[in-house]
Amino acid sequence: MTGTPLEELREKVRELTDRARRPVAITGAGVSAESGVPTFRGEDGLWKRFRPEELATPEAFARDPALVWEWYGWRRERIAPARPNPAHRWLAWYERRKPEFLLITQNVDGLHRMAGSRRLVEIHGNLWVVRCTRCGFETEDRRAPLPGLPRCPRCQGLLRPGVVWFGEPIPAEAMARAVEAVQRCDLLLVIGTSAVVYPVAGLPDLAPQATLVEVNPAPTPLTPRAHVSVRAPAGEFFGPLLPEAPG
Ligand code: BV8
Ligand code: ZN
Repeated sequence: MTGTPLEELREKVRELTDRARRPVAITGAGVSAESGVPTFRGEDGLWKRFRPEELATPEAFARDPALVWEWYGWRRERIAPARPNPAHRWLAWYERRKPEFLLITQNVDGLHRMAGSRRLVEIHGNLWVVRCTRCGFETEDRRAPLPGLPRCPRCQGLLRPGVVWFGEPIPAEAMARAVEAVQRCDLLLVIGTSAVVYPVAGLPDLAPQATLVEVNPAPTPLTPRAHVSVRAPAGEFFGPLLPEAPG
């Protein structure tokens, strides 16, 4: 094989992704890093200035909904200008080539959908969705920021971000869909996740039959089990694999 190690890895991943019949991808905040969305545990990590138990939990919301909404309002404003990067676009392109492909994302930023992914499980919900804590009313609105404490247009109940908080179960349908796909996949791409949040971090355990490819500039608990480990930023790695990529 010619070229740089990264080019050799691209050839290997191209071969594996071409040949796969039932591929699955699991993404985390790292796949949106090159779109300017802060990760959770990285250098500019969201958790640096805040602590998850203070904010991303139902108890925090019950105790101080205004504080939790202030953080989510800031995040909505912060990521509103973000646009998909080549990694998001490659995953959307790959879905069109592989009818069995499923994308499981932990991200709540909506960038996979914006890139065109449709066979998608947003397993931790979606930052752009707000849900009523009382009557279940739910709406996806792209407005940011929401004024103060948003109220339900139907029952005036308090609206909450449509995300899964720590201590909350993953919605059963989303989890079942993810588990079913991972259990039968022949290729598992794990892109841009620190693999520490459960139950998603446990999904690769359900795919001993699959070839595991990890794309992450840093090692994670999954790295020792990866058949192919790509130490590179996802956008930089997948960009040249896009069909319209030059050269
Ligand atoms: C559940 C939505 C049970 C909200 C999120 C002790 C106490 C309490 C709970 C627990 C506990 N121990 C275990 C738990 C369970 C807990 C958990 O796993 N905690 C962890 C921290 C130990 N899990 C839960 O609570 C889950 N629910 O267990 O329910 C239950 C069952 C029945 C009935 C009742 C209850 C719910 C978990 C979901 C939490 N919600 N987000 C919001 O966003 O505000 S989690 C949050 O972390 C995000 O969704 C994020 O996606 C997720 C994972 O983080 P990553 O995506 O991996 O991001 P991170 O920054 O960590 O890593 C970025 C990676 O990218 C790095 O590796 C970096 O190297 C890499 N990278 C950087 N740049 C690039 C890159 N990669 C590629 N390219 C680049 N350019
Ligand atoms: Zn309501």
